[in-house]
Amino acid sequence: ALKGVLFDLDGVICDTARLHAQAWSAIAKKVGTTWTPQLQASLAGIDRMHSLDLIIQAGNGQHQFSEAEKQALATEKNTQYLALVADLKPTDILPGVRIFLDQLQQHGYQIALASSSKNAPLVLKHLGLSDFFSEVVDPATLTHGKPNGEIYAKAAALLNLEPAQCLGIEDAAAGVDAINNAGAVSVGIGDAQTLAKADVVFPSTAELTLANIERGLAGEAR
Ligand code: G16
Ligand code: MG
Repeated sequence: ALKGVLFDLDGVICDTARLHAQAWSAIAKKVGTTWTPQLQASLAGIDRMHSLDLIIQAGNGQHQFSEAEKQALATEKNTQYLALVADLKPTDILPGVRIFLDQLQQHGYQIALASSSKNAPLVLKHLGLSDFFSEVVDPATLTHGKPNGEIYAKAAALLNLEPAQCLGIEDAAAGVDAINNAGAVSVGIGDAQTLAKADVVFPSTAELTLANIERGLAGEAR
C-alpha cells in the first residue's frame, strides 16, 4: 500500500519557475544568449550549475567561461532569485496543493520534498508549508541530478519507506523519469504527451486529490 508522497517543488507546489526565469534571463543576456520559452522549459528540475551550462551552450559560443566566472554568474543568479523568493506568500501556493497536503496528513501519509533547489526550505517557509514536510532532501548530498532516480530514492529512504510505497509528483519530464528510475509511482502535472511516462497525469495541481489519483492508477493497464 502507498504510505508516502514525495513532492517536487517548482511547478508542483509553487510556480518558482517564473522567478528562476526572471533571474536566469538577466544572466542569459550577460553571456550573449537569447532567452526563449524553449530554453526556459529545458531548465525545469535541472540544478543550478547545469542550468547555467545549458544557458551558456545556447549562446554563440564566443567566450569560454572559466570555473570562477561560472561560479560568479551562478552566485549572481541566486542573489537575484533570493530577492524574488523573499516576496513569496501562502497565496503563491499552486491551486489545490494546500488542501491536498491537509488530506494526505489526515490520512496518515508521510510527506517529503524532492526538489533540486538548494533554496527549497526557504521557499516552503515563505509559503507557510514547512510543517507538512517531515523530510526534505538536501540536494547538496546528491551525486546525480534528475532524471537520475537518486533524489526520489533518497526521499523515500528518509521516510523509512521503499520507493514502491511512495507516490512522486512532478511537472517536468526529467522529474517523472527520476521518479520512475527510483521505482516509485509517478504522478505528472501538466501536458499528457510531455509526461507520457508518468503512471497518471493531471492537467493541473487542482486535480490532486487521493480519489483522483486512485481512480487514475486503477484505470491504467499495469
Ligand atoms: C528547481 C527548478 C530549476 C532550478 C533548480 C535548482 O527544481 O526547477 O529550474 O535550477 O530547482 O534551484 P536552486 O538554484 O534554487 O538550487 P525542482 O526540482 O524543485 O523542480
Ligand atoms: Mg518541477
